[in-house]
Amino acid sequence: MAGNQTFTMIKPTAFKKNYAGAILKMITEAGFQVKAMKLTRLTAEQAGTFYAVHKGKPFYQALVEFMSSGPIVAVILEKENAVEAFRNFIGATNPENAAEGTIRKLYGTSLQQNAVHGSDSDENAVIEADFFFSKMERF
Ligand code: RTP
Ligand code: MG
Repeated sequence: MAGNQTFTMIKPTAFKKNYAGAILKMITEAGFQVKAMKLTRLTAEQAGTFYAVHKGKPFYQALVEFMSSGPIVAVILEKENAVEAFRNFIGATNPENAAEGTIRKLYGTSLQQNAVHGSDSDENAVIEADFFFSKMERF
């Protein structure tokens, strides 16, 4: 995977509220192409591994509990400069600070429950995509 792919998750609250369809519509209409996708649920241990970079931070335990609280949609996306383009597209981490019309502004309900994840580097995009998808699940 070169610098043209990123990884996203529709987080548990957004999925539970039936926002997955609307969110995926926004993503694909913005020119991000779906290369892999699945509905799954993380165990607390898996969520802890996925967010290991935040281990020790005050919000880590709550984040792990939240991310393992229900199903998520995991997706690999492709677009030029995907990581940066997608992070700009979804809006700031805290939905309150996210620009009008962004996914996090429209569908996020709190700093923690901010609708979607977006990889923060090409390196992490590869690690995160490999965490969820085998070769035969990618197109
Ligand atoms: P993400 O990894 O989910 O794409 O979000 P991000 O890069 O914009 O933010 P990051 O700093 O990586 O934080 C990961 C997720 O942890 C939750 N969070 N809670 N102070 C808090 O309560 C707090 N800070 C962050 C959010 O769900 C954030 O997306
Ligand atoms: Mg992050």
